[in-house]
Amino acid sequence: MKHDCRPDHYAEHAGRAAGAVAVALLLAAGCSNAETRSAADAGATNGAQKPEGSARRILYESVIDDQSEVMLINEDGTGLTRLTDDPGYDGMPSWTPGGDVLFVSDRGAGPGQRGDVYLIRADGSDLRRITTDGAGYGFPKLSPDSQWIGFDAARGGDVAQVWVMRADGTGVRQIAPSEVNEGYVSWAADSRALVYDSFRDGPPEIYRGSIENGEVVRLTSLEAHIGDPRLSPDGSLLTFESGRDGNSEIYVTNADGSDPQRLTDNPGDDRASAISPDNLRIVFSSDRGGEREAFELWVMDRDGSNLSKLTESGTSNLYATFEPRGRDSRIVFTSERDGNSEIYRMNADGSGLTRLTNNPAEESLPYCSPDGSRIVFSSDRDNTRQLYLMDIDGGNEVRLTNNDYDNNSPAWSPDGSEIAFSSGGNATPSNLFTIRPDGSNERQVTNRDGYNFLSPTWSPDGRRLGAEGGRLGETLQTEWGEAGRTQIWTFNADGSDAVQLTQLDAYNGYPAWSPTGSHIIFDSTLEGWADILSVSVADQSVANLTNDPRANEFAAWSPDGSEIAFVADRDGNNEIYVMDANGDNQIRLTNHHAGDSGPTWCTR
Ligand SMILES: [Ca+2]
Ligand SMILES: [Ca+2]
Ligand SMILES: [Ca+2]
Ligand SMILES: [Ca+2]
Repeated sequence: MKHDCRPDHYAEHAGRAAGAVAVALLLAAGCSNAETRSAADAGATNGAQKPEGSARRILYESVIDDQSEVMLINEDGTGLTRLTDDPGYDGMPSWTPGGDVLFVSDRGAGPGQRGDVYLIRADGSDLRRITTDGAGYGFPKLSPDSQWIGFDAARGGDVAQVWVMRADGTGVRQIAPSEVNEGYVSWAADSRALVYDSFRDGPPEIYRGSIENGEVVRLTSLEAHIGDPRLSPDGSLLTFESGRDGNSEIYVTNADGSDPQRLTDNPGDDRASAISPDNLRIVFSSDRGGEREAFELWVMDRDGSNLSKLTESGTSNLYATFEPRGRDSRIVFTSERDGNSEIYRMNADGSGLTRLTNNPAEESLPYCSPDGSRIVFSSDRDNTRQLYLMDIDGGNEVRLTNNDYDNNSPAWSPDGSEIAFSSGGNATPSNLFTIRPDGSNERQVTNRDGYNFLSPTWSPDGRRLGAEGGRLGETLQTEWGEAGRTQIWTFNADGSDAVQLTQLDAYNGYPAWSPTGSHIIFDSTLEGWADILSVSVADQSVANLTNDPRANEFAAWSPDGSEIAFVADRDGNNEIYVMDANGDNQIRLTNHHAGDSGPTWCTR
């Protein structure tokens, strides 16, 4: 939006807010009282504690070397990274649900053209141009279901209004007719509505507009300068700036605009705030204590406490937003929601569900290749249970194993060169095998008289394999029936140097070796029901991560080791959950009455 106090590098390039219209808007917005800017904030404490866990990245726009660029910085102030380097304007960045970056650039703009929408990976690679008409796009945001891009633009006029288009840039339409300036969109969690600021009732307020029927609902009644609204990623909270108390401050309300709370109290200009995915932290821009409109990034707790300064650029840093949960990853899993077990893929926040297989047989236990390009899984589509490969989008299915046994639990080696699996049945013990993804070099890993071995997992250096193993015929009763009295074992990748890691009188299975190498997590009925336990590879000490008297199973590490996906039956059927590596922050990702199971993380 161009109707408030923000310095507008993009408008300088694009000419969107030039002229009398913009001046009148700035005055109407109460932005002429910006002369008292000297007091440092007495409550500020540089270097305040950071939340536990690995530092999340924050995406923002910054002026660096007199160019506007898209930047990343960690929540603890480390890891400053420049994603763009072009003399043109690059800014208004936002995360896609899958961890890519959508932004506006006027690089390559033809005569009379303004900014277009671009997409780039968060490592700066794979720059893609989404639109080419140079219509002056502002604040593009991909919907949580990855189907739509919402944005503001002054298409064919002087005032910006709210639009939506398909994710590929086609099908542009205005969500509700308007004659006034409105924009700075953010998506409702259900991908069906946009929240934005608008002058439609006189002074600016925040509205929610349906992209399905154009219905517009007013959320705030502050009757003062207001702007930069943004919903929290889960859609429950709304943050924005308002000048109702004399200068611009950060506010937070419920998503419907109720219960407004002011979080800052400083004569500086505080604006462009965003809430973290766990709703605990807020990042914003402020020119407090410095030159007017030299905005630095600050972070604070949800109640305004624990304030700390993130940047020291002396220029302008704006439109910051926290990385979504799950970073660049997707989760692939099985579900019976379409009548029989099929493989599905979703974003790591549960959005963007896509079915990958469509076969009346039972597909199970998918596992993504380390580069994220392919998935190995088992299926009984050819009578016996065999392993199959497909591309990450479900294409190019090929059969990998061809024998008379049941082949299960495939796990890709960390370098991508081999797939470990278990194979047995027909009165033959189950043992671990490896095979190359091209089907060559199949070899047996385990062969211990009187034992079964199942569910292989690779150590991160690829030298050892973990598995569940137990004596043939030794069983115990579990809540789901008879199960093997199995323990967690490790071996060299050739089967030598066997180590029994656990000594727990329970079913212990489905191990997953941590990306750091230090622990193996697994299912265990030690407490009488299935929990996710963790065992130290070094000293064999055991911890319970779930401590929940309902079934918790099938744990899988995120590629960076910060999160664990698992299956839990807490509301009457199996759903996919994620939690932090230490068991905190357990969040349900699926919500369907059919069974959902077998999650694996994929890097794309
Ligand atoms: Ca640039
Ligand atoms: Ca202020
Ligand atoms: Ca199927
Ligand atoms: Ca379910």
